[in-house]
Amino acid sequence: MVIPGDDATLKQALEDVNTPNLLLVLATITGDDHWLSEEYAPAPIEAPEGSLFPDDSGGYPDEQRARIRDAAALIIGEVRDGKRSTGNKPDLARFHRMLRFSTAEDIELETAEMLMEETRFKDRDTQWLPELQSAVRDGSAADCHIVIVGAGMSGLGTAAKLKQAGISFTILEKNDAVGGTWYENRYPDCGVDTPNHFYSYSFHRNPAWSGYFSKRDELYAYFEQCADEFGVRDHIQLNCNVTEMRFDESDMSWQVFFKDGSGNPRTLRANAVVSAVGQLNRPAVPDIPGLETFQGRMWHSARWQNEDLSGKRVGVIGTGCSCVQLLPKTAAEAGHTFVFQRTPHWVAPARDYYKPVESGLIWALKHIPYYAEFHRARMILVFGDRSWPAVVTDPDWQDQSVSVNEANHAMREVLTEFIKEGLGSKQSYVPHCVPNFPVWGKRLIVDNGWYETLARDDVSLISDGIDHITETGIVTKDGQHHALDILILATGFQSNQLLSPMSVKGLGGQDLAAFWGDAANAFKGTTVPGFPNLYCLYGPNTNIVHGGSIIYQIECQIHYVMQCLTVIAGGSKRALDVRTEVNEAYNDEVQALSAKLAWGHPSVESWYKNQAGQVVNNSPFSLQKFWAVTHDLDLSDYRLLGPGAND
Ligand code: N01
Repeated sequence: MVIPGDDATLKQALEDVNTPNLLLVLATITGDDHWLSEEYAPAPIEAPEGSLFPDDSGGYPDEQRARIRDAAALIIGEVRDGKRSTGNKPDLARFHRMLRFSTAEDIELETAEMLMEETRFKDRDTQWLPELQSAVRDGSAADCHIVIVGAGMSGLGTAAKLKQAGISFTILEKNDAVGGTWYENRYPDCGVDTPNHFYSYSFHRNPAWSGYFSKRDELYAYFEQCADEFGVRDHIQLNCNVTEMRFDESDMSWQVFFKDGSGNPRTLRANAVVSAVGQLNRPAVPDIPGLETFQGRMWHSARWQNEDLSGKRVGVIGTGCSCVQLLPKTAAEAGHTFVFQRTPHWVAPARDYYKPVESGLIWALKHIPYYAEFHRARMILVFGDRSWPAVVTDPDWQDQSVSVNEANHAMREVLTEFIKEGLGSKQSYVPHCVPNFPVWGKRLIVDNGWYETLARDDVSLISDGIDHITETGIVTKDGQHHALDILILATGFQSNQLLSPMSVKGLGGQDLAAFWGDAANAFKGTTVPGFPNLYCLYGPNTNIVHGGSIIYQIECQIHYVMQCLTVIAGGSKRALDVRTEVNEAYNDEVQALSAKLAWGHPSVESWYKNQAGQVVNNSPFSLQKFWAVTHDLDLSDYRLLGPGAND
């Protein structure tokens, strides 16, 4: 790493960095544990009220902070000037000690192991890469071809790894661009709810995020850039809609049927198929009587139309995350906005949601040795599993009707106060805005001015329930007609029928949709018995509610899939079929755990659940646990089909 600039630039950057992290940098460069001694012990991390960002500055007196920075300027300056080496990256034991020191928390060793990989202090790819590369080198993988369906974050991430290994692959993407959800969603203020220094590939960090919570255009640009920098552009076929996949037992391969950009039917043969289609890409159009008769302009939030809203009467159906994000800007532009709410959601205060990344931090992420690694680790610790204890039901908790444990209830009270405060003069809305399900029953929505917007004079919250839609507006159950020029459907996605509408036929022609019904399930959220060599990324029970980045989950799955591919890439027409009893035992555990979590609570009705109330979409695990669950392939979980079959 070449460190540019002069002392003044370095000192300026150090103003913006996190002091406990800076101490870890110093300890790593110098190898001197004095920087991790009691003298520098930071104060515990605290969450100031109303802030998404905990105060993790270390709480040092100004004078001590200045001394640490001066020392850092000197030491890093010496590295820059070639007078000192960058030292050695920490091994697990030292990294573990560093994390415990810098957070003043009792971090588990397994968490440190996970973070070694997330920071790439340890390269987890060594678990599968040498084997695949040697199969490529000796020619045994020459006939192996993988088809990836979808060029969003899962597809691009998989493609990066296949490219690295030298395995042949094709990505079929239905859209005319990569990026998936970040390409499709363009509604006003669309963005992430997890800081991007965490919400990005571990193997492709971006030091230049402009905000902690980036907006759609920047995210889309990141995935576009990934497609180029991973060198996978030539493998992507855009405008290709996969309609059917059939497993061919004669040579243990998949036939993938799709329509190309001209609508012509085409077929590809693949040794394995990676479904990277996501869970949230098919807009759900509500089944409300009269919807089709509406004569004004109407669109779904995920199919945004840039129309002039000024002076218009705009209706929005739905109050989930998409609506919360799009409402402030929509209401600011429209003449009057009517929000039709069926169920209120919990919304978390986020004073610093629009905080730009400090220029010094961007510089440090680019140029200070190890800073980006320690920054990512800290972001994951702070925005990952911190809420987990508050989502697990305490069987002894008294008030099980609206909360699952004491911490969960305390959060309920904080958020209820936040609602009252935000609604200002419209206190009559309060009873309509307090959900009757536990906090984290649904993913907490990060506030971008939701209650303040509902409190505007030109915004009306309508909670009476929709009876029907007319040519000119919406009639609510109380008989009132609300005249509208524009109707926005922020009504979510068809999420329970995973992989739909593709027809997927496995062993013996078995149909995946029929096999699943409305209770999709998979081993580790990834493999399905009877559908060998089919890998579902962001598959059943992998979505996260309590916090964290879905890219993290997907990377865990990709790591697992790449290990599976070491078995089948050797060109000998082999297939891995997860054992039925293994999958059933896994999913019995998934359901038993889910029932004890906030989102499994009987009061929660959501897109996570099927008709029977089973949680289909969400992971029942903390991020840490999902990492452990997916980390190592155990071949005894699978039947090996083809040459060398073991069953
Ligand atoms: O969709 P949703 P979304 N009549 O399903 C209502 C991710 N995401 O697009 O709650 C009346 O959450 C429905 O009511 P109810 C995130 O994972 C992330 O907002 O079912 N109302 C609900 O209010 C999120 O979970 C980000 O009673 C009807 C709303 O429509 C997921 O996408 C940003 C109705 C749908 O809410 C989906 O979010 C955006 C009907 N017939 C999205 N049908 C970030 O990262 C549905 N509704 C920040």
